[in-house]
Amino acid sequence: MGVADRKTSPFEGQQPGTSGLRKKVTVFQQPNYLENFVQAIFDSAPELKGALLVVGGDGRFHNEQAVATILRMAAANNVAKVMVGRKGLLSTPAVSCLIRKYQAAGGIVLSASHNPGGPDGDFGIKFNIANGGPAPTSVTEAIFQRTKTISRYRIVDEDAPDISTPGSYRLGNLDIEVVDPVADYAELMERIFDFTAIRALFAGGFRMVFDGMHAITGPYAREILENRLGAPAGTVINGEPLPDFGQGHPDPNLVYAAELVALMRGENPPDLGAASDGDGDRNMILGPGAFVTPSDSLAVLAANATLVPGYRQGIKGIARSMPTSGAADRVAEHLGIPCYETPTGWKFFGNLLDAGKVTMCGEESFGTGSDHVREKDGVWAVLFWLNILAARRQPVAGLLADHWTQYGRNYYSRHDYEGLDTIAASRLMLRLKGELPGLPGKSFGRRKVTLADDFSYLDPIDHSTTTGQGIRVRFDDGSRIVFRLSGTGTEGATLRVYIERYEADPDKLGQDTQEALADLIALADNIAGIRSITGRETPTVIT
Ligand code: VG1
Ligand code: CO
Repeated sequence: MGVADRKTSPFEGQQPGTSGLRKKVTVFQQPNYLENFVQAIFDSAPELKGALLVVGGDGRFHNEQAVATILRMAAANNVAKVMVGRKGLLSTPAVSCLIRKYQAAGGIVLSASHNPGGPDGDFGIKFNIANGGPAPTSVTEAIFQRTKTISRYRIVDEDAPDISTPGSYRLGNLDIEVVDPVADYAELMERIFDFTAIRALFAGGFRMVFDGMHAITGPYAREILENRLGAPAGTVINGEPLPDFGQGHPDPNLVYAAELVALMRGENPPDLGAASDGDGDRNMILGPGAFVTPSDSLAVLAANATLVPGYRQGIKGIARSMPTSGAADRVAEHLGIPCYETPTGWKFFGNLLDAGKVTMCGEESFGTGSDHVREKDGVWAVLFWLNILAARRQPVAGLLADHWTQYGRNYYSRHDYEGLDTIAASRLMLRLKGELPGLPGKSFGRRKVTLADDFSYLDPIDHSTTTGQGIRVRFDDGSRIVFRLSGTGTEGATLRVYIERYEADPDKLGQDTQEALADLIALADNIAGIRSITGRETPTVIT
């Protein structure tokens, strides 16, 4: 077998964003584009030599070709063994589970998560380290620097084997183990949750709909919910992973999971509605007449964690990304445990989880997870909700109402302005940064600004500092507006505006979110000049 040392030259812009390198499929299809990035990973992670590497993706268009290339490059770069999901399929949390379970030196995830797929859609690649989590900035930065100077990559001449059937294969000196994508993950879920109680819940007539959005979680949800937990066939809809996600946008929110939302708002809705995203790390939870914001979901799961066997001993701490609402902080305070505030992106939770400082983490972007893996985990979150509902025998809306009565309610919404002109978007942020020094003490109506800054994070474990993580404007009544630009998009810029207000008055807990936040929403525009600078009257997506 021949190993070729092929000549190449750098591509511009191979800088990983919030979660790996994401570009249009057509960009990834350029000769050497993927190869350069993969070689940069091997060059920056020497621990992969002679070790186990886990590889898998969400099944989007270009997944199989990319997996074949990675196998050939792993063989040429002296990786000892690659564990890969059948047909190259693995959800992001399943990759994390396999890395940890089989003590791999790392993993490569092929996904652009919630971004659309297909020949005109997006593709992505992300490197995970030995703890199972996304590589920290120090590693992604080293990979990026390497992409700027790369001049050759290593690949074997031979074709990669057909990986459509589980089993052991060989490519040169590389062992390849093709695994069932679901088995190890499902086994982990069985160890965490009370499957007997959830089975009894379904046996009693509890109805749920899980929308796989034609992305990776369909097979996971079918196996776990329908086969192992006895939910009736048909509980999982859109359960077949498709390369273009059925032309959908696999983002589980109120706008893109329209079919599920209609079911939940229709006649005789099921007791629980849930959806996950392209790569299976996000989740959305709905009840009849109830939408659980991801920030509230984290708080509810933390408050009820001891009902779940895997967390019966209690949780050590909670971490949430900065733009995520303070609902979880109130639970942490009540439990007498710490609550950490990190920048956006799951990679910032890894150190806290590894150090045993926190058990649960969450992001407002439909991401919830715990120390069971090192990624956010969509199916896990759904099972957590099922376990709580099985224990409490209460409807979702009732559970939420009880939570707010005890802790107060953090009214919360995110307004996204997608596909903005990049220059206009950076002008808006620059202008806002310029305004920061003058904001504290300034009054807007009945509110006074108490803090205005550009969030920076000092990691308490490795003491690294990450700056420029979003503009925060906080007011004297505890309400808050946050502005930041997305780091996962592939077209133009996306401005995210996060709006939050705390309400403790028991008579005011049932308001419509947008109405409850109306004056702050207007204030956000007033402070940032969104309409005048971007020319947009309304957000593209409101969650
Ligand atoms: C978004 C979310 C962030 C999440 C990231 C990756 O990033 O806001 O909370 O961690 O996506 O999620 P950004 O930079 O676009 O705001 V996923 O499911 O795309 O891996
Ligand atoms: Co995702």
